[in-house]
Amino acid sequence: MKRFLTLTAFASTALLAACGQPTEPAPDTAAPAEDAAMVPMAPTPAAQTTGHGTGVVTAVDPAAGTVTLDHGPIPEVGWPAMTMGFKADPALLATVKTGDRVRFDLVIKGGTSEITAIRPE
Ligand SMILES: [Cu+2]
Repeated sequence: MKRFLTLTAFASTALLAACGQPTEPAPDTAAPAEDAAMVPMAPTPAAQTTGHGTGVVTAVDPAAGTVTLDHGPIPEVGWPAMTMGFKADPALLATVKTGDRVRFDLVIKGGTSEITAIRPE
């Protein structure tokens, strides 16, 4: 008799537990896609602002502190290969001339790209 009661109590507890399960709200699949589109785009993760590259000097003006490099990809800053101008300390530019293959370090600050080290390869 005691065993029967125990089993009954167990069954009743299980049944109550099952009945007591909160009903999961149905997922809101009707969320309009426009809402996602209206969320402002998150800024892309900041790429590094320093990098290292190789390239060829296509123009150099030590007096003005500018150098143009046909450089290879610089993954650190997310750049493909391109030809572009850089600022550089005039003293650095005294060591290179047009046509040199060079290795260089750069820093990007405020939209300006500056060569911080450059040497013929
Ligand atoms: Cu570039």
